[in-house]
Amino acid sequence: MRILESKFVQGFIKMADDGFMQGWHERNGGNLSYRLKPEEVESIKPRLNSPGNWTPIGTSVPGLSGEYFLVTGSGKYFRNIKVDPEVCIAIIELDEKGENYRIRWGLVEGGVPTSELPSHLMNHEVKKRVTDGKHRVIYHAHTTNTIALTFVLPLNDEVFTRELWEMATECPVVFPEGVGVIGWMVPGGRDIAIETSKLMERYNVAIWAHHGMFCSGEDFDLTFGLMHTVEKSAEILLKVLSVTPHKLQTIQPQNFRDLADGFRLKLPERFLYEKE
Ligand code: 2HA
Ligand code: ZN
Repeated sequence: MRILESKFVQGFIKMADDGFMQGWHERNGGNLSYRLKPEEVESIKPRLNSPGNWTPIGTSVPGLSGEYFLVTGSGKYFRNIKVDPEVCIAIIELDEKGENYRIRWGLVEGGVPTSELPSHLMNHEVKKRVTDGKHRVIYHAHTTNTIALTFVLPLNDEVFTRELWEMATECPVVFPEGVGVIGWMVPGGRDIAIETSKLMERYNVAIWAHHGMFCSGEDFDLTFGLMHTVEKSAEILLKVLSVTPHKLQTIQPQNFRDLADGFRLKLPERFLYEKE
């Protein structure tokens, strides 16, 4: 199977382009990673490059030992992924300790995996464990409206979740477990990766203040759809806040409880607090 023609590579490229078209990937902003299925690894193995040197990941992810990932390249532009994928993306293999990676395909003009590799892999490690291996996609984007909200809402999970839920009835259905928020941190390293992966224990969405969003999901559609839903809700909230600081009416806590009954959801009560 030609690597570029395989379904998971095509899905990855489409998702990256969809994100670019949304305006979430200025310059080299954002990054995407996908954990390959064993049968996908088998189908492309004859076409992988002979292994080069191992490089430290910068953190340790023993739960992902020996796994293969398709990832965006550091400094590469999402707008170029569709045009020249082999230059912009790579397949990497992890070692048996989950401490080093080596490139097995892609980045044909040189380069290294995304600068957020520690966050991607630590999130994958948590999600592989808590979803019994179902989640395979981690996506980071510079979602304009969600970033704007981190300047005007308190940076806590309860307020962000509740305000986003109120903006569209589908939101609690799409992210019933809520969203997590972390205050500003230096990107690209192990510390922010640790904080993000802690949030991924209970959420599928982590918002980085004044920076962007991380989403986790089973496949490209679900993960892109999750980011899209959160970001659209943030856009509605900003529009409302631009008109008035006080909503005249909204979805009330009891409405959410009724929705939970109707849709057989568990909506944690900590998000359904009474407001002044
Ligand atoms: O430029 O988005 O967080 C890539 C990034 C870093
Ligand atoms: Zn970023």
